[in-house]
Amino acid sequence: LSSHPLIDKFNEPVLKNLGLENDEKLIILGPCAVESYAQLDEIAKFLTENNIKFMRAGVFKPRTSVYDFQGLGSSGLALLKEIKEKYNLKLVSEIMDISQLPLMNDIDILQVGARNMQNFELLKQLGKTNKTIILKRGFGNTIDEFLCAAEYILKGGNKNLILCERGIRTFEPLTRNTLDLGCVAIIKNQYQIPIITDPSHATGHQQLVTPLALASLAAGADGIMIEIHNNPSIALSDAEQALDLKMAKELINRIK
Ligand SMILES: [Mn+2]
Repeated sequence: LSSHPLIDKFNEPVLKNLGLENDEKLIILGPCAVESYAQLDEIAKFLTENNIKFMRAGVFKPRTSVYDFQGLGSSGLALLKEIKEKYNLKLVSEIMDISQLPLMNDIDILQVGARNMQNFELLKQLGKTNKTIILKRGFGNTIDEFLCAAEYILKGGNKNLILCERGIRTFEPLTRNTLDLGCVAIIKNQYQIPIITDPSHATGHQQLVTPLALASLAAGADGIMIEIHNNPSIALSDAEQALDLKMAKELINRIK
């Protein structure tokens, strides 16, 4: 294994710094992408009614095809700001390039996506900020490489870091990726750094999200991040894996 001394001695109360009580799980729900004010408003209202304090929503979308919806960019951030002020939610959104950082002052947690896990320049720059970061595991990366990537952020001085297992690419075609709960167990056994999972991108199917969300928490994950949509059938990205609000409500109840 590579050396990762800062992971080894990591002891920062990252989740407490986000306002979570002892052993409270970090539950992040929201749409894959910001699409409109009405969409965000309906989802944010649902979250507030169900006492969920963290909303995810992408505005810079790393899509496999350049011909797919690329996100609303800075106009999406303006919508998120309005929603944040109306509902007092904490926001999670993906940063793809350090040039986007000055635009993202209203985002509470910056996500580094799987495709950028080894974008070392981005990691170094984020290490110089005091923003809370969710670092997703690349779908082709080992746990050791995941920890090495985390070390890049920590080495810059930023200790507000949360890892996220989001599935790895295997020979199995019936799920989008394979959620590696062994990764969660290893991290929880050996280190203090928080780790959550993303069962939405791990499975790619609405029906598989809830079982793997519950399995993640059973395996010791500190939280989950899940895609939900007020009308999944018209979602502009990742429609097949988005829970509708009824399914999201059932998930929340089962987590409790
Ligand atoms: Mn997505």
